[in-house]
Amino acid sequence: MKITVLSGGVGGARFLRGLREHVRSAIPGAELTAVVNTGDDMWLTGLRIAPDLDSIMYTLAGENDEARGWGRVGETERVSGELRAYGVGWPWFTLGDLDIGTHITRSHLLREGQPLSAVTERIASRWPLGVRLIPATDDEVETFVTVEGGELHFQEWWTRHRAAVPALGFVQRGVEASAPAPGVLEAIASADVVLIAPSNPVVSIGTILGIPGIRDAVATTDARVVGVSPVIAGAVVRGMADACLTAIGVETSAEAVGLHYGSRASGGILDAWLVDSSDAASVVALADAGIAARAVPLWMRDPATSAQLAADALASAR
Ligand code: GDP
Ligand code: FO1
Ligand code: CA
Repeated sequence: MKITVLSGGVGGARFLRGLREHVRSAIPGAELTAVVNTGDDMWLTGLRIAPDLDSIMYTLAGENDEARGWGRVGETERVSGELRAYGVGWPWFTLGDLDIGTHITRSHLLREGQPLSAVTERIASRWPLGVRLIPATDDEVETFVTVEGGELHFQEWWTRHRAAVPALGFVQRGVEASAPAPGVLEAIASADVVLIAPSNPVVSIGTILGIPGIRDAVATTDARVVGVSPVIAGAVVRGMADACLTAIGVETSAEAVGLHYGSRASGGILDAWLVDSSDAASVVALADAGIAARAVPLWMRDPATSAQLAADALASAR
């Protein structure tokens, strides 16, 4: 059985960890592929940073800082102290010493001329992740946030300003000339199930779908497409997806996000949508819109509840 997941960073990583756990016992031999957002990526002090790919890789490797939500467990920050002393890089964006090992390796292989997808495969092969990671595109398509007076890189808007500067919109720089990375369209077309992880609908899922060809691939695949809401009872579980949704005129609710993705019957991407038990009232409106919705517990508090959520998502694919 082939399962392909569209994923951002932290939320997607937890979901993928649960899916891997569930599949190990329930569907041995299933092939898991994650198509990962690269809109957060950037060059910083000569290093290529890929936050969502690294969040997923570290989480599946068991090397992630669970509390902080990004970076490595047991991290130190000696090198970043030196960078600050020299006045280079971003003082508000901390590169841990172990994390820098990943960025040096990625930058070295990119500079040798390897595409990001090949570099990702090489770096991820260090651990038995159990999930194939493919960047949405090998091209550099970075997300910028339009604010009063100009544009900020997504990472500056979030890590420096904590999304407190009102976003007027989001721009995927260079997206028109970009293409899905090798394997992405195939992973979507040949899947038995495509899962939309409970990721940021705008700057994680939206930016994956924005790469030419990917939205159509999801809309037309023979697979069942099931999404999981990142919004529970009108609030995001963590992060700034609410500010992103507001910026594009979508209400922060499980129902609004499901309708924003839209049913495949009406040109959208969803066959089914999972909302939290607290949002059960939205099931009828979603059904009226052609989206088969189910209300189940959506909090991923630990690997076991994450595995149950993954099982519920797959159950909605039948
Ligand atoms: P990012 O790239 O690091 O921001 O991570 P993602 O885009 O993959 O996911 C961010 C989203 O994950 C946020 O909007 C959260 O609401 C959502 N999220 C985090 N934990 C949970 C959870 O336990 N359950 C659900 N349903 N969503 C979650
Ligand atoms: N998030 C922060 O809030 N502050 C940081 O200093 C920070 C550094 C950082 C370094 C590498 C990396 O891969 C991710 C990092 N993040 C940091 C998280 C990053 O902003 C993610 O893109 C967000 O979690 C949203 O995706
Ligand atoms: Ca992200």
